[in-house]
Amino acid sequence: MDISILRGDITRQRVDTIVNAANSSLLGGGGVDGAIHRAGGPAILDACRDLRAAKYGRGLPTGQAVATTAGRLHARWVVHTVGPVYSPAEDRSALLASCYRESLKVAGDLGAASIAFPAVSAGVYGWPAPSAADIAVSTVRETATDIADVRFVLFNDEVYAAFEQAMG
Ligand code: AR6
Repeated sequence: MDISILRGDITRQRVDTIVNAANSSLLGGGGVDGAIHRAGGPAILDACRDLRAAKYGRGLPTGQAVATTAGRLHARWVVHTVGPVYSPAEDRSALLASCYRESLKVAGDLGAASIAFPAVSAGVYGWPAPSAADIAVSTVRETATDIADVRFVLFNDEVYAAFEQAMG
């Protein structure tokens, strides 16, 4: 498995799978979620609504992942995962690690050869960048997968620097 870090906008990636840092409603939001829905077009929201109706009426639980069409993105699938909101009082690291593991599993089961991750929970959900990066990199390294190309696509300098550090 080749793991790389890139600075930029994940919606511009040409990969089999783009991972979305969604919320449990699956109905879109700000940050990378908003960018993915804007760039991918309404087919993604339609597919999310179908998933809600069929299976996730109570929301997609934190730490889980689910795939939809990628709409107009240069990708085959978007995998939506719900990161934990950061809490200084409670260790939610296992849930953040689960986002990466479950996303790799969903994408691997679909036959993806490449996947691009944003820094899940490191924006609106408040996770400190160094810790978010350590969990992301170590979890991907420890997960058995047939996906050959794993990219972290980081949108700002602070988060990019944290991933650079975590990659060692
Ligand atoms: N490409 C790559 N990374 C991006 C992009 C982009 N186009 N845009 C933002 N980021 P966030 P969260 C980075 O807030 O913390 C949404 O409203 C951003 O700089 O998108 O998991 C959802 O609907 C940060 O480093 O996701 C949820 O309600 C990282 O992506 C909530 O936010 C994650 O920031 C999820 O919060």
